[in-house]
Amino acid sequence: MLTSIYDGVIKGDLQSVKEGVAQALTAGYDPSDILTTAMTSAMEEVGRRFENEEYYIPEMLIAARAMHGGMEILRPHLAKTDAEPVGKVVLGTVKGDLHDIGKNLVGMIMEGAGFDVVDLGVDIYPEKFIEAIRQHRPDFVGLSALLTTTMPAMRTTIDKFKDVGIRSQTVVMVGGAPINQAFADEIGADIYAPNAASAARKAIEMLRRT
Ligand code: B1M
Repeated sequence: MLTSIYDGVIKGDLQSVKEGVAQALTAGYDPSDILTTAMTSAMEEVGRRFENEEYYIPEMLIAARAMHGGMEILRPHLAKTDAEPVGKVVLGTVKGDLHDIGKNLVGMIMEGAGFDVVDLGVDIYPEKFIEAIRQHRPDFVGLSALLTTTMPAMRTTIDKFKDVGIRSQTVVMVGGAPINQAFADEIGADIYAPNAASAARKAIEMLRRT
């Protein structure tokens, strides 16, 4: 069953992914297993094919669409809590970057961990993050980047927080495939998380410390 979801994402077959996810949930598969074993691993394979020029942008796009369709069905199962939010996060993919699958996953897992998530979307300019911080007063801000060319936008965003005087009150978490701890340290981020599960865990640890 998980194999058919995996194949569906790779082929960009939205309908079969949606049906496969629904069937796997009914059959009792763990939602996190469906996500990691069948779906995110399929996106890795899509990336590999793109790198090897077996896939081009249209194939990546339809795979992403199929992934989104499956995630929408998984979302309520990953994020089920009626408890009071444990904290609030403002999340977005930085300026110039349109990748949102990883960022959405981070948001879903955070919701599941009890966070109130304000998702700003993709291609978010520093000014928009600043506006959202002022409006929502989150416990932390999460910046996502998937392109090496948009990594500098993370630095610019953090620098803009300094320019407008909100850096000291703003905890910044960064993540995304090209990001690592060394880069996070270099740009002065407070937290680096390599994946969605660690993002939620590190956010909770941070709240416990404050
Ligand atoms: Co893009 N793309 N893409 N793409 N794309 C990559 C990233 C790439 C590695 C593919 C490749 O060459 N192998 C490559 C980047 C190379 C580089 O920068 N060195 C690339 C490229 C080049 C491009 C374009 C420039 C292609 C072009 O136009 N020539 C273009 C750029 C557009 C833009 O952003 N301005 C582009 C476009 C696209 C699509 C629109 C077609 C589509 C995105 C659709 C969408 O997101 N709605 C797309 C896709 C799907 C990919 C790949 C195949 C898959 C990305 C993905 O969703 N992964 C990707 C190859 C790959 O990653 N293998 C690729 C699954 C996801 C679950 O993982 O996003 O890493 P990830 O998220 C993880 C962690 O990183 C982490 O947690 C997540 C879950 O565990 N994480 C955080 C992410 N954000 C976090 C934030 C946190 C903490 C953790 O705290 C706040």
